[in-house]
Amino acid sequence: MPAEFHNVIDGQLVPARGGATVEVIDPSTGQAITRIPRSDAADIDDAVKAAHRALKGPFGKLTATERGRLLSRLSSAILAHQDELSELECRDTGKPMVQARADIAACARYFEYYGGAADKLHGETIPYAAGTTVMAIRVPHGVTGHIIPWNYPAQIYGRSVAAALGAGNCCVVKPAEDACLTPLRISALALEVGMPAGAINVVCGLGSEAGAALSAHPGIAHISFTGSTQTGASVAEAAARRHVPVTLELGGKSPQIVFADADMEQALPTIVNAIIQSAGQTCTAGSRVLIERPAYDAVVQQLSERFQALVVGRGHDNRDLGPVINRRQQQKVRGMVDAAVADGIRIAGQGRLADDAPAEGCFVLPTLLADVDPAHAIARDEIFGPVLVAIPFDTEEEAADIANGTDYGLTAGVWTRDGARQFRMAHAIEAGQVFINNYGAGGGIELPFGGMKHSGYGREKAFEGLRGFTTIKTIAIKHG
Ligand code: TXE
Repeated sequence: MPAEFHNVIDGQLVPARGGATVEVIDPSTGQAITRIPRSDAADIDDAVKAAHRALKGPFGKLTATERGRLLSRLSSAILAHQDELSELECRDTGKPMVQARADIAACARYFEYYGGAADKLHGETIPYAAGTTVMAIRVPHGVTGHIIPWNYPAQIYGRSVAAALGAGNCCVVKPAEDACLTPLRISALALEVGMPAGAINVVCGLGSEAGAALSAHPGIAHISFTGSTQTGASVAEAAARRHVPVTLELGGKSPQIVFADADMEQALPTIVNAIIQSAGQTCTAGSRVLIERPAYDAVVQQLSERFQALVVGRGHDNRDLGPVINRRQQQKVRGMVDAAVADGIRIAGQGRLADDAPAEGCFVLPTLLADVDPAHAIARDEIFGPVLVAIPFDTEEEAADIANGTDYGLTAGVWTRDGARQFRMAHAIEAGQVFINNYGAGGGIELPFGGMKHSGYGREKAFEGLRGFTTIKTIAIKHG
């Protein structure tokens, strides 16, 4: 591991102008592993200017096909460096190595997908007045800002940067101070495969400094933000002052709805996996399980056995789950569980810590809470940890009401063999994605993704993600 990582600005690896750095902690051990720049408004300004030069210069002059080929080359380079990148992701986030490898593969897949899609982004012609031809063409926004969180640094970088470049934008990325090593390294790899200087800039630093400077920069034409609902609102507010469009991908409290006729062999392992992936720090984590009354006791019992079998440990040891990102998050999650227990909520099952788990690791035991009142805070607020709450229901209508009874609306899972009910539930649930008898947990690069209500707006992933990084220009030519 290098002693220090640098920003990527204008094709160069550079420290913050002011020379300040931030320590990077491995959450599996609590030990510092390297340092990253603590950048400020001056560094962001350098990056935005470099991106504008690239847009007017070498990157802007590429055809869509050439852009696509560049993205495909970067995809191959990411896969060729999968070992190195997975190691960085595992140490930086604490997630088990097997998940880190899957995340790097997903990042490569975003560049592959948007590389192939870049030259298929057609506009349209519109019948209009006699002797006039009207075209609505898709044009890039210009220089786009990307504020990304720490839970999936490589994946979320791939998701928004590949789409933005594919559509012809140049990017300034502000990754999270808690995990930003893979975005830095992949952006350096991009230069090696021929990405023009300034097309991708990555500026590390604190949200309140570098992040706020990016959201308020007059040279940014669009912002893609993934993170907390609260910070999302402040980013959107700063952007609104300059009338800049924003895509917000925020939190969730996604329900898994289990009817008594469900195939439990399929449902239960998927439900457990959907709450332990990345130690529950996934915006689409299935954090509430709603169970039809006749099956309730048996399902809680089986989930409880599965929770008790879970082992938490260092990312490198590939246990069922790793630590949460930092001490603050560990205390937040433990505090929410303690508060629920103090209110009389029952712990129905809990995993255990591996014997060799380092004492200083930010570990949280996966926990199943049962018989939870859907109105209780633990059933309404995002926990962002490996905590699942079980809630009984009696009717389809009640299940939909409980599912829709939080401020969020990101993803939902429904488990039933009844075909008509599958459709009724899919339509009744307020969420950007509804999975029936499976749960994508946000996976599926080809599927449009984004939230309703406080989970955000705008769509990423899929072809929709590419369109989101363009705006429409209408050209009407009167030729008689
Ligand atoms: O998020 P923030 P935090 C949720 C989750 C978690 C909570 C807090 O519930 O417990 O948020 O995490 C940058 N202007 N999610 O504090 O603040 C910041 O540097 C501009 C859900 O880490 O939203 C980072 O790059 N940018 C979520 C990014 O915003 C600012 C993933 C996210 O940080 C900024 C992460 C500012 N004023 C947390 N302040 C999901 N939907 O997956 C911070 N940032």
